[in-house]
This record gives sequence, C-alpha cells and structure tokens, in this order.
Amino acid sequence: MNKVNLYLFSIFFFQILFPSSAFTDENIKVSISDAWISEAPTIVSILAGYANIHNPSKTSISLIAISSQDFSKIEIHRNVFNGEMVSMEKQESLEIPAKSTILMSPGDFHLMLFNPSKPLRSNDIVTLVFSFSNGHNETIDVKVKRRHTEDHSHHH
Ligand SMILES: [Cu+2]
Repeated sequence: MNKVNLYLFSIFFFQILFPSSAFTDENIKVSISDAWISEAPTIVSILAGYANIHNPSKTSISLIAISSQDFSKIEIHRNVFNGEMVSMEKQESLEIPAKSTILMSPGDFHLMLFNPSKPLRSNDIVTLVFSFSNGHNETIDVKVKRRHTEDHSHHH
C-alpha cells in the first residue's frame, strides 16, 4: 500500500470509528454542580443527596442511573404532596429539558442513597457516577454536609 492509499484508508476507518455526529454529542456535556449528601446519624442506612444538573444542549437528556461503590443502591425520588400528606415517589429517570437546569432540593427531586459501605460524617467525600440517556457518564466527588435548613426526615 502506498502512502496516499494508507492515508485514505486511515481516514476511512477513523470515520467509521468516530462519525462526526459523535464528536458533536461529546461536546454537549451535561454538567453537575453543588452536589452534596445530607449527613445523618450513622444508624440511618438511607441518606438523601442533591445536585443541580444543567443540560446546555438543544435536546432533552435524562438522568437514567446513578451508581457508586460506596452505596448498595441509589434511586431518584420526588416528593409528592397530597394535601397535608407528603410521600416520595421513585422515578425511573429524571428528564432535564433542553437548555435548562434541574435543581434538586429537600422537598422536591432528590437522590436516595442506600446502605453506605462506611459511616459517613460531614466533610467525607464519596464518588458518584451519573449516567445519562445520551450515553454520557459523569463521575463526581460529592461531599457530605450538615443540612442547614430544618430537617425533612425521610421515612421509608
Ligand atoms: Cu426519597
């Protein structure tokens, strides 16, 4: 194979491995900010976590899973109000509409983190992996913090 053919050959394969659309998608990264986990007495095996998720792209993207080596399971929940009753509903996914931000907070969308592998105290850091419907994974370090506002305990 001469040099020119080798060149064309490699471009051809590069195109197969990395179609130009894949580059465009890669550039549109969902960003996660202000993530934290609420400190709880060590006897509590279910912790609440929060994060802000920003989708800068022109299409809606869903958070479809969260995983961590530090917890047995992580779910997406939303508080639902029925008159004076508040209950939590597990969400299969959390849609972040195009060019918008979802603000998780006590009383709205939140994460429920089950069975921490070690006792967690303020300023401890755990690593969470957020998986999105566009195939993108975002790994972030999340700090455990004391809740500042009044405590909305979770009853399971
Ligand atoms: Cu919950």
